[in-house]
Order: sequence, then structure tokens, then C-alpha cells
Amino acid sequence: MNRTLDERLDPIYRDVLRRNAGEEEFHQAVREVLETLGPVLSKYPELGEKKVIQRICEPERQIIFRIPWQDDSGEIHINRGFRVQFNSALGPYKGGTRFHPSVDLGIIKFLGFEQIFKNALTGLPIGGGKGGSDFDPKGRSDDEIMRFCQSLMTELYRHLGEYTDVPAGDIGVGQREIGYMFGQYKRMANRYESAVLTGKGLDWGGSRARKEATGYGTVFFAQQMLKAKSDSLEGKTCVVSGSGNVAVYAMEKAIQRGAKVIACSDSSGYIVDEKGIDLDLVKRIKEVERRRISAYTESRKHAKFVGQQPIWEVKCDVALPCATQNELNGKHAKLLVENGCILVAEGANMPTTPEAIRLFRDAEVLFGPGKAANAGGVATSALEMQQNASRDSWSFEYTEQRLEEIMVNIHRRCYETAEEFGSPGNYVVGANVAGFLKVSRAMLAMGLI
Ligand code: NDP
Ligand code: 2IT
Repeated sequence: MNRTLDERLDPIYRDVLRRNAGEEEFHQAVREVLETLGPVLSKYPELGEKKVIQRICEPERQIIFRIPWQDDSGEIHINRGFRVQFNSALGPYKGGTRFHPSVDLGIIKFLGFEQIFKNALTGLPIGGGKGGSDFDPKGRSDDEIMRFCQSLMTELYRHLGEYTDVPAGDIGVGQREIGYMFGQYKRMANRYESAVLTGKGLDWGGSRARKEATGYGTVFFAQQMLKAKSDSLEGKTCVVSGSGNVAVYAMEKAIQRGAKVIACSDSSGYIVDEKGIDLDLVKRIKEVERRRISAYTESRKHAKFVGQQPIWEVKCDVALPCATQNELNGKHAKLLVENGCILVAEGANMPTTPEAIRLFRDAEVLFGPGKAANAGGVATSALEMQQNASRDSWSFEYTEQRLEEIMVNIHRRCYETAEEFGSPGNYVVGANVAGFLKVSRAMLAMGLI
């Protein structure tokens, strides 16, 4: 990765800045990819001539809509909904839905942009998209969540379809929300179209291992990175940020593969349990009771809750950021490096700032970017679509085995591509270039699209 963009890429980036003013996260995601594409343009000049990069940076379609809904007291609220249909060269738009007060167009565009390359890396037939709303689900009742999801889908359903656009979950959206959205889609479209959403419940078209897939996949990817260095997870101390869907199942698989997980967090702070995190307790607090992570210390008295401090100050061998974008900055990276961390794999999307990535590279810390390391979630969504298409449902063991094979293949593709393009060991280069080449080839084959 070069900090300065070469003369072919710099004008493209400037144009992205000009056309998408104020969308900082989108700029960051685009820049990170452009920084790795110089050698690709040198090897394949036709990609430059045909302006493939410029085309990829422009979403195919962006939908912004009003979501009116009523809370339990009768008060009316207006939220904003987004769906960015970024690229459909490889398949229907595919990507999650985020409910968080910070959501705006720039955040959905950064997520949709990264999704294009991530989905390409899975090797499965899925294009890239993302959606969400600035709705804050915290403290809302089940009924309020249902009314909100129904209102959102009343508008969005006309833009979806198993061959068009297939949303799933992300921050603030899990199986409960997917259920409410699926129910409303079914009413509006008058179609039981299972593969229009993924992350469904097992009784109504969901896939086994989808819930676990992103976190498990991140750990499978980390294992492959270690294996390439003749090392393993066995006995490693591990710190995982977040305590949502991705974090919980990253912790579960890390523990199953012999690591000791000692800390996790939510937006109010982190807990450290030097005896090893009690995962059943975390699941009960977060999945069943929907409480704050600080409640952990009520049952495990020796554990400590630390508010207002970064979890990255906890000494560890392996760090898995699984919460949100830009949660691990240069200062945090320095702490991790000083404390002897040897591997960082991104369960979240873009959790590591560009400065932190640079510091990890300089210190030779293994770094697995989200596009590759967290692709297991969307890959298993594609497996859910396969099961829906054949009206079948696979066992947990078989689905997990498919997931692990996919993660091994993604790792191999990134590793080999980084070598081929002159940056051995640089998974950022490997993931960006391998994903980009796959999408570009499809776009060139389809003419000027
Ligand atoms: P969840 O909503 O289940 O959990 C999110 C976790 O991150 C919570 O612990 C939450 O804490 C914390 N968090 C969220 N926003 C912030 C913030 N602004 N500051 C600090 N902490 C925050 O979401 P997921 O686990 O599904 O998603 C986590 C990350 O993984 C996201 O980056 C998402 O895009 C990415 N991802 C998700 C996939 C999936 O299949 N779900 C697939 C691939 C990537 P709190 O409860 O306090 O807000
Ligand atoms: O960021 C992601 O890859 C997701 N939130 C999952 C997308 C999906 O369609 O399963």
C-alpha cells in the first residue's frame, strides 16, 4: 500500500471526493482500495482504458426513503431509510441492513463498496449492496421494533427480490428484525420468496450456522494466517471487541480452537476475565436479556468492568475487532504492538484506521482485513440462498464445513494474489486485488455497464 496515489489513481480519488462531499467513511474505504490498485493497472491497462474503477466507485442505484412509525405511547417518529445497490456484476445485490443512530448515506456507501469485493472473494454469485436506517433500536419494545420494520419494508419491498437484491442483518438487525421484515415483504409482494432475505429463523427458511458464520469465519481466517507462519491459535490469549452477533461467535470458535478469550466489550466499556470469558453468561446477557456487558461482573465477581477506556489496552496475542468502523486507531495499535500482539483479524467492517493498519504492517503484525476475514457471514447467506433455491436444509456440521472450506479458499486467494502483485504477506493488497479483478472481469465481459 502506498500513501500517495499514483498519477492514474489520484484523479479518480479526487473525483470521488468531489462527487461525494462529506462522506468520510466512503472516502476512506475507496482510498484504501485505490492504494492497492497501481500494479493492477500496470498489468491490465484495459481496466484503465475502460474506466472500470470509476464505474465501480459509482453505485448502480441509491434509494433513500422516509420511514414513519409510532411508538408505544402513540408518538410519531420519522426515520430515514437507505439501500445502496452498488454492483450487480456477479449476482443480485447482497449485503446487510444496519440500524444505528449514526447511519447516514456515507456509512451505507462505505459498507456497500466494501461488500462488492468481499462478496467477490467468496467465489459465490452475489453482487454488493447495503442498507439501513438511523433508527436507534436501544430501549425499544418488541412491538416498536415490529412497527418500524414493517414501515421500512412497506417502501423497500418494491426494490427487493431473490434475483434483484437480498438484504440480511448487520449492527442492530438480527433474526427478530429479519422476521418482521420477511413477514411484511410476504404480505406486500404476495409471494413466499424465501431467498429475498437471509438470516431467517430455522423454522422458516433460515440456514444452520448463519448466526455463527461471521464470527466463526473470522477465526477460521485467523487460523489460516497463523498456519501460514507455522503457528496456531492453541494457547493464545485473545481480546474481542463488541459483544454482538459477530463478537460472540468469534469468541466461541476461538475458545473451541484452543485460545483463551479474556475480554470483550460494548459501547459503554469492556470486561476482563483473566480466567477466561464465560460465554454462556455473555450470551444470556446479550442475546436473551439484551442488557449491558457490565452486568457480567454481577455473576463473575473476580471479573472487572472498565468504562470509557479502549479494550485494546488489555494485553493479548490476538486481537479481533468485532464492533464497528474506526474503533481501533493509531494509539490503540501502538498499545497492541507494545504488548506483543501478533495478529489482528477484522470481524467488523473497517474497524482499523489507516494509521493503525500502517503501524501493524511496520511492526509485522499479521493483519486480516474485514473484506476477507469477515466474509464468512455473507458466504453463509449465499449458502442459505442455495438451500432456499433447492427447498432443502443442510445439517449444522455440513454447513460449517462448507464455511470453513470457503474461508480457507479466501485465505489462499488473498495470500497468492499478494505474492503475485509484489506484496507478500500483505492481505490488504491480496483481498482488494483479488476481489477487484473478479468484479472487473465480469464487468468487462458484460460490455459498458
Ligand atoms: P450487533 O448489533 O450484534 O453488535 C454490535 C456490537 O458492537 C455491540 O456490542 C455494540 O455495542 C458494538 N457497537 C456498535 N456500534 C458501536 C459504536 N459506535 N461504538 C462502540 N461499540 C459499538 O452487530 P454485529 O455483531 O452484527 O456487527 C458487528 C460488526 O461486524 C459491524 O461492523 C458489522 O458491519 C460487521 N459484520 C457483521 C456481519 C453479520 O453477519 N452480522 C457480517 C460481516 C461484518 P452496543 O450494544 O453498546 O451498541
Ligand atoms: O457486512 C456483512 O457482510 C454483513 N452484514 C452480512 C451480509 C449478508 O448479506 O449476509
